[in-house]
Amino acid sequence: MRSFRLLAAGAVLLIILVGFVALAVHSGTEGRALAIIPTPAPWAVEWDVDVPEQPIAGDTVHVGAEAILTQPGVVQSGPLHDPVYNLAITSSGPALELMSAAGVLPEDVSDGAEWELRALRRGEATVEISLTYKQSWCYPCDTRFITETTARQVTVLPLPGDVDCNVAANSIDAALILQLAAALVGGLPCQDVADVSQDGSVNALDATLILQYAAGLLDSL
Ligand SMILES: [Ca+2]
Ligand SMILES: [Ca+2]
Repeated sequence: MRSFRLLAAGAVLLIILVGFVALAVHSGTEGRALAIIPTPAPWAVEWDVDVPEQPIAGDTVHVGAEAILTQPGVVQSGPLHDPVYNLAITSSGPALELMSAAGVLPEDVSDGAEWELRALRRGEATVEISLTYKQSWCYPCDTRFITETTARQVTVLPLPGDVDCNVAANSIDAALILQLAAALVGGLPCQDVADVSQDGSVNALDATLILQYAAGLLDSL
């Protein structure tokens, strides 16, 4: 009986020992697995951006953008693993004003996004478009948001004939040009756009063309 008890105790100890060894091996394997899985690199972004480079003051400026994400062997133009994939736009500089809501679009923007801006006045502006997407991975499981940006320079040109710089060419500009031609005034705020006929002089012909444009007889100056 005594030898049986010793044998049983030995068997129990052996089972416990095997359990510890198995646990240690498992923990070690798991530990190595945790250590060898690196944080994935961000995806590469290929931009397709359509921005008018030289709009005229007063114009509505349409901006379109599409971003294609690529990983080796994979091309993803829609939502990633998680449906977070936003395109946003910002505009800096006083020449351009954003008209449509900036930023977040529906989950699937694989067809790209479009915005409207207004060219307020002559000058320089920068349009910046950003893409934000969510990246998830295991082990250890984690998530991060990555934002990529691209920028385009825009030069807003002055409106021809708009000699008082109010982003309209009308009878007031025509009158100012006639006053300048008659030497009643020494200069005009935006005199560099007075010569709409492009003949090298500012005179009644320019005033006439501006009046025709204001009356809708000409599409542009
Ligand atoms: Ca004007
Ligand atoms: Ca002229």
